[in-house]
Amino acid sequence: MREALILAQRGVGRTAPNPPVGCVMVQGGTVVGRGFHLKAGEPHAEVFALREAGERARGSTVYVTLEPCSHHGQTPPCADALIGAGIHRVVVATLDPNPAVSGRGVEKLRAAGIAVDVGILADEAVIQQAGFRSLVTWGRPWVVLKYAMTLDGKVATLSGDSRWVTGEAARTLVHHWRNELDAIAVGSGTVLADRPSLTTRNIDGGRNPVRVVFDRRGRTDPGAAVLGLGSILITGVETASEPHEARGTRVLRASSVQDALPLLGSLGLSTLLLEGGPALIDAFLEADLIDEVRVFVAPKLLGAGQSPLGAPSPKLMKQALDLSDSQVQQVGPDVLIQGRLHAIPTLE
Ligand code: AOF
Ligand code: ZN
Repeated sequence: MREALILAQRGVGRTAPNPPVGCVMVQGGTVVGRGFHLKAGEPHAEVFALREAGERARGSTVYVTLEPCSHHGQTPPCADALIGAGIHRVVVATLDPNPAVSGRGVEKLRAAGIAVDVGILADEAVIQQAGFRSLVTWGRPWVVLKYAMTLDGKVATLSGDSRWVTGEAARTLVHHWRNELDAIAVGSGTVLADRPSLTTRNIDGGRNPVRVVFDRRGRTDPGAAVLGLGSILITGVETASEPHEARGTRVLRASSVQDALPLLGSLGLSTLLLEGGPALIDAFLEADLIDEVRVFVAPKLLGAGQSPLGAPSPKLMKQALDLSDSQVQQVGPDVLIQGRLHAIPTLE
């Protein structure tokens, strides 16, 4: 299952709206087939593993990071393919929350006399599938808030300078995240102040996330570096779309983040990296739409400076938002603290 998770990782950021899934087939102690899901519309992990195993699939044990599907989507049911191949036993990390599957894949296998175990390395599989699970359960992307601050909690000087809070190792890690998350979002204030491109840089085989600009008042220049092909502008006003569309930017109408996220979900975007600024972060926090937080803390002091966020601003410390499953890691000279504000949806 560990190897199946590593295989699945190769699909992360490439499979939306489908999940990344990995599959390993073992016969008499040797691996006879491996597969992972590459892209929506293409065969599932199990199918690639079955192809590699050929006749050696008969009597083998299958390790798969998600319950084999039982339904006809763009591809036929994997449960049927496994039954047809004469598999002896199936070990599943976690059940598929897709209402079209949700336990029926396992039921189908058991009804055919195949032994099925569920729950092996489930926590890791669920984390790997967070985007898919959010999309299929809530109809919106899994939202990851990311920012970098000094020891005294500032993301920029009073004059707005923020290059750079962290060292190179942290910035490289952020490019890995951009490569693995489906979309990245900033507010129009950040576009005006920082002129970011929000592309993935210096990652082998990397690809850019879909760039999303939240611009309620429609003040972003259509020529901004972040806009163009592969970008989305979300605005609440009836601005002219033509200058944006002429450059390839897709324009969506929504007057709140609550209304905008399901639109991104319907485009098949399963994960969103929220990079600021403070006004947009506050809007997400007030709508309770931040699922996960990743914060770099740099060993620097600024004193007066800009804060990453203003909400929720409670009276008492005990009312602070608490991250669960928090983890701490050193990244070069900086410290990365991450945790979740929401649990990843599961059937178990
Ligand atoms: C699996 N193995 O590798 C994946 C699964 O349209 P389709 O046919 O590609 O079906 C997509 C659904 O199949 C997706 O929403 C999820 O429930 C499941 N994904 N299942 O057995 C895989 N990627
Ligand atoms: Zn399948």
